[in-house]
Amino acid sequence: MSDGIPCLWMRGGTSKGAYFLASDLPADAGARDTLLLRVMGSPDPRQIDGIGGGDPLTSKVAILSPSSRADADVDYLFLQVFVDQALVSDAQGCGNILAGVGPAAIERGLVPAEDGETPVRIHMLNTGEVALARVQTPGGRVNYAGDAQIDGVPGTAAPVPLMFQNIAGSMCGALLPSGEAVDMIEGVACTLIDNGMPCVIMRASDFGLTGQESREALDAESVLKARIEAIRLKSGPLMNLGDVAQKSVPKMTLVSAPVAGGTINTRSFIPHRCHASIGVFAAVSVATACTLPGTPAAELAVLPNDGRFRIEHPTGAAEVLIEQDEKGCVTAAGTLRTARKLMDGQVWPRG
Ligand code: NQM
Repeated sequence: MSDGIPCLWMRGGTSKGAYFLASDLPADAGARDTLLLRVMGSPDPRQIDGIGGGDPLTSKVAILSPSSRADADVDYLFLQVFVDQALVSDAQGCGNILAGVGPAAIERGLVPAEDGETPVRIHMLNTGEVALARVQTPGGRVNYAGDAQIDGVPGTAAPVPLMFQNIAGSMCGALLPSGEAVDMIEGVACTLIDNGMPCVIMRASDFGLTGQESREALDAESVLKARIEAIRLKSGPLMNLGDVAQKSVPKMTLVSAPVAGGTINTRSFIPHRCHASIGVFAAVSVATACTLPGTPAAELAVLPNDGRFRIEHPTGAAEVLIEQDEKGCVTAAGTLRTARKLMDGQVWPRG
């Protein structure tokens, strides 16, 4: 394969990534991953010899194919290409890159566009669930321009609402995989939870932090990061994830009281660097933890009465829509994202 490979480079929510058709990539997962490391320029902190942006949030891949399920229109495999390690992981999904999947599937002819709005049912191969995205398609073409604003992205764009059902236990088998709402790990109260993304939720104050520290300040705290990593490595087996030393899950989220009128404030490690905002499914998992009495998140949260949970993060807040049954159990979740096509061309993995 010495020729270029068709590639869409898109912003999805607060992430950026390369969108490919599965049929344009090697079928063998090992050969595919080797190629993707070359495409992104990993391992290298600057990814100077590839198209990755030197940040986990801009070193992501979506692979699209016709859906294998009758209740979906397109299959989406998410791959995290590590920046400074020769690792490609399918051990998590990504709700931000998901925002670009509907538009990309229409651009590539996998889903026919309707005139006006096109609903796209996306089978998320990493977790097995189906998400519903609504893509604006006036005149049968994807429209990226609009007036929706999401924190962490300058300006406005066309809205891409995303709705999820049955995402509890997406990777861990249960919402609370340890069977407890609170586990003490290394002396810290932790909620091990998976409502779309395996997360470990802890009080920032238990680490001597206010929770308002900047992403850069937290990333510079090597002792803090080592403590968090020790908790993460112990959490993995308790969350049915096994040895997570080489995995990008669980995410490690520090919570504190909201300061900007939101539900709760967060700083998320994904898992070794602090997120500039927060992942979509991580935000859903945090919002869900806020509904569980007695957890660190619930004790700090100011719960909304309209189901609109605002999860504060370093660059603003992410809004998560939560539906609960009469017992208070979370039954469905959603969020509003935007996406933008940045480049449509070919990428050369071999130079
Ligand atoms: O939680 C980053 C992101 C993500 C994942 C990460 C995500 C999610 O912000 O659904 O979106 O947690 O690695 O793109």
